[in-house]
Amino acid sequence: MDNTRNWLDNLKLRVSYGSVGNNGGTDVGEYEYMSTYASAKYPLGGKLVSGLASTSIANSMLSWETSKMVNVGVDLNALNNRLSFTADVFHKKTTGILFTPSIYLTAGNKTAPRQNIAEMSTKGVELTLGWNDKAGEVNYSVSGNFSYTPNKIDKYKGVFQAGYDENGNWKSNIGDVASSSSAVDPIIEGNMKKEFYLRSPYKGSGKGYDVDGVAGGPADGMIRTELDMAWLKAMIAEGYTFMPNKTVDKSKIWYGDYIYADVNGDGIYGGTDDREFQNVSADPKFNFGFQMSAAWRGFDISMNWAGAAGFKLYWGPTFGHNSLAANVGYSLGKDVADNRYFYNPDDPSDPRTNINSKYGRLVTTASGNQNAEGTSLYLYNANYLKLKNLTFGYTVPVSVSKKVFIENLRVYISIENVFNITKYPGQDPELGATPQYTSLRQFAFGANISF
Ligand SMILES: [Ca+2]
Repeated sequence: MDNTRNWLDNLKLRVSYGSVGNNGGTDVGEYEYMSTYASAKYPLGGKLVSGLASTSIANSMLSWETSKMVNVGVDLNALNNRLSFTADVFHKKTTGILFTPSIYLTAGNKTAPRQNIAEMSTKGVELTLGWNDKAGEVNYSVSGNFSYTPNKIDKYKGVFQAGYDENGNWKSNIGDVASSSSAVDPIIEGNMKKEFYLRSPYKGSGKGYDVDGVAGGPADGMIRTELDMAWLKAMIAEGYTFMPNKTVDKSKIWYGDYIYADVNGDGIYGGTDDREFQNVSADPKFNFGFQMSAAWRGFDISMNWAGAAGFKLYWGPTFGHNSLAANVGYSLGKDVADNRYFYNPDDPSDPRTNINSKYGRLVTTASGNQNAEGTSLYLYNANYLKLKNLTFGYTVPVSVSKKVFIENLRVYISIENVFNITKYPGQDPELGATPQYTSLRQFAFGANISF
């Protein structure tokens, strides 16, 4: 390695393997491995009396989940320590993840024990690259980090299967293999963790029923024109079903409502079997950051950027500022108020008419209306890049500060959450679709003084 001595300062290859127990966020309860008693009613002499009964089935094999991780990494410093680089490739496999399986009704009042059944793997790459140097009188450093960490559920309740049987009946085992058969992001074996599983809006030719038959109808799925409505009525008359509200009526499916695609082709539009995996979850696949600092004479500046990509958020219309519900005492999102659908077939010249709106019509209740259905309409790209911190400082020259007996005097202004570059229309994609608090922009003025 003699010939690298003039440019290479450090080169290290790391290989590690570890296995750790992990409570997975849901601790194993103190007596969970035992069959415990709870109060229950017994019939005795023709009357119900209180007593005790064994109400839970025990799993004496219960344990924490286990994570095994293999990591291979390289650390490198070169060019007089001005360049630093680290790279890591890892494969983490978590086994024995706890979950409560469904139980047969013949088990009576007993609850199923949790079992160490699910397995999940995360493969990832993490890179950091840094450079620090001096240019004239300016000392500066820049560094960036990047990670790619996709995950996959390797084992859960079995393989999801759906399709037509030999008699032409649609069969699906989603109720048996998914963590929830109605969730917008169920856990299912073979998929990424909590991959979105949603209906999609119907996409028609926009040319109406007479021209195209089944393929006609609204181009983007929303009943906007009288032609769209004529198509819908003709389809219903032909025997097709439009979920969830089925019939044409102002309180059911009306102008300004979406209808949903019939993916499995059974003639039921927007049924539970018409949901599709969206190949994306609310966990970012990519995370990245960028740090920079510079100092010139007494002045210094630093900034810290962070971002994430490769994820979407389900910002449903029932709990966000995109809600179409106009209720007394509740606010209505400005975007919705300004760009909502309006059409009155009895008075097409009403000045409020807006058939090319972005949002559907206003409704009186947030749930149960045709547009409140869980669909990909409410799946938003959540990629973001934030300037999380920006700091300016000034250090008063020692010759000046010494006069007031101060060794070192630095004054600074620091701003947190400076700005966020994102297309996500909700509050803050870093905090998820339903944040419990909001991210504040804070300005801090301060002084570091040492005597
Ligand atoms: Ca269908």
